[in-house]
Amino acid sequence: MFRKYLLLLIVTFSGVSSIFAQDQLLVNAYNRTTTSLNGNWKYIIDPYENGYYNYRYEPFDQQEHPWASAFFLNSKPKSPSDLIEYDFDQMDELNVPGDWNSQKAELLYYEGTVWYKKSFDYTFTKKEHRLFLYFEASNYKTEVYFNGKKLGTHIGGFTPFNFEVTDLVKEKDNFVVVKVDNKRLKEGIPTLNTDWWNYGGLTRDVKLIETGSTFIQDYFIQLNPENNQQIKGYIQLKGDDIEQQKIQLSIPELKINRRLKTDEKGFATFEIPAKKVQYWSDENPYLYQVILETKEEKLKDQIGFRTIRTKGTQILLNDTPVYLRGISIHEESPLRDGRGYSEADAKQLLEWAKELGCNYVRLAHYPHNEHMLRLADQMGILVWEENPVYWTIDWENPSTYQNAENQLAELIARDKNRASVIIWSMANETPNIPARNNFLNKLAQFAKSKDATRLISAALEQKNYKDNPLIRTIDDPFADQVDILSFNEYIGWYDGLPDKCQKITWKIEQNKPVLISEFGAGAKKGLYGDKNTRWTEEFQEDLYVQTLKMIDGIAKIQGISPWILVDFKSPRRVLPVIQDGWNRKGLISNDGQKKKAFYILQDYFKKKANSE
Ligand code: GCB
Repeated sequence: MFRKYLLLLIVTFSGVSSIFAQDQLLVNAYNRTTTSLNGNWKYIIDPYENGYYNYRYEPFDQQEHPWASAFFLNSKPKSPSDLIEYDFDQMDELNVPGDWNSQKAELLYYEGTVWYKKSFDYTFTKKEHRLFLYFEASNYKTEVYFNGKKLGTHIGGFTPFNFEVTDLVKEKDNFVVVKVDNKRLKEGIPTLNTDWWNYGGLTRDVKLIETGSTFIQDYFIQLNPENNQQIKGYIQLKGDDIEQQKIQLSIPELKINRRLKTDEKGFATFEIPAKKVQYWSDENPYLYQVILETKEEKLKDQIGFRTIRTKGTQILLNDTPVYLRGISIHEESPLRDGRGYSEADAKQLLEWAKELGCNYVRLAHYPHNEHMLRLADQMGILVWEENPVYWTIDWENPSTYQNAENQLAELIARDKNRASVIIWSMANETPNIPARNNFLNKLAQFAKSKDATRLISAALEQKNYKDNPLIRTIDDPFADQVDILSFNEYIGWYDGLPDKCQKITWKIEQNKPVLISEFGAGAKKGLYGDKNTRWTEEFQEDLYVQTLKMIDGIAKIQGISPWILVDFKSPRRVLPVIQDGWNRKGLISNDGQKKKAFYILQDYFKKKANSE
């Protein structure tokens, strides 16, 4: 213990604070022994990062004797003569989880640093246990401090991370200070330019996770994609005593009870025959109770087993062709303003998708919270998950690539046991240039190396075939790397009027399943008029009618995810009265009212489902 403490001190004061590494992520945070740190946190708005840098612009947390003005110290005057120019305890509070923009009017457009502080007491359930501070997400760059010591840094706004606090935690008066900075960056993932609100803050759950002194850090338990009568995977232990450890893997309903032994790295692999599996599908979302037991821990999960692969132009779920009746979704709460984070938020969004007739959702344009995936598993909704590589990022920058890869690694680490997830999407509407091609090829290779049980895709763009504006094609070298060819198209909205759909023919030459990952039109709920008047419900309705008719003529199409389920906030959308800061392409308005086009798509999906 003392040795670890010393190491931490060295790391903290040598100026090299650690960046969170995804191989430290505790998977299945949902079923562990946890203490929630949700609730009210004190906060300080710090646009000049005055609590982080001294007047020479040197970070306080890299100095041996940081000045008491450093916010991470949570300093208090010890005598009346002490000069300390901040006091968390006298500040206002923000709710965690939750973005700051939707909680305080003064923070609506804010992009910069906010400091959070929470104090708490803690008693271990067992003395020799370990403790981790876990963040489900924090947007965008996060510096974490615990009882005045730096734990590390995390970059990326939508994936989980954790730091160990075993040797720092006390029974009384612990304090966590977190610096969250949501400044957009050219070299960031995403970059400066997006079409969604840049919600900042501790946007998802924060908790303490208590583990054994040796603990299950990670596991991957899925059907072998090469053999659907076999469950295959690995378990990774970390901690004090990882070598030659016994792990019991049981799936009682399948009468699986396998004793595994770890190697010198705490790693155990397995291949277990599983003959009578009820396969998970959209129609029968069957989940098995899976139990992992070590001498110190018992960890449960609910896992579905299925295969997903492509054959020619078909997508096969458990070797049966499946058509993806989908919709795109942003992670915004339909119940309050702001980022969605709760199970109730996720439930409302997915129930609407079900009501629409969906068996599939595209979670755009970044990883959504874990509730979405857990519920999709239970409700039988297939899922596309997406890395926030969006539009034109800094393709040539090696640290940008590393950042994209880290975020994808964290997403795969979190969700690789969710049967509902069938597609990892690398990117959205990226330009066809050599630097981007190298970037995405590398990313796709990485994703495949991490997870062979899912399909790779990306939302690509369509273009004119041989300069003929009435024939469209997908001409993009990245199309060769994907398992599913997906593209966005806005014929009838950014490209002519809806009746143009009937003039277009398609020449898609790749022998792959094709998804239309986006199409759509903006409409203000309650604005009625003729079908050629923009922003009316009739215009949007007609666009759906025309597009669906066009799509029926494209043989390779195996699914669609129109843009989008609900209106969402975007600073790009400034047209008064109509937009007022909202992208209006939702089939449902931001106050939960269905527009006419909702029923067109519902009807289409009903017919599709019946014809399958
Ligand atoms: C797109 C983008 C999406 C936008 C949408 C729009 O192609 O992928 O993020 O929000 O168009 O509404 O313009």
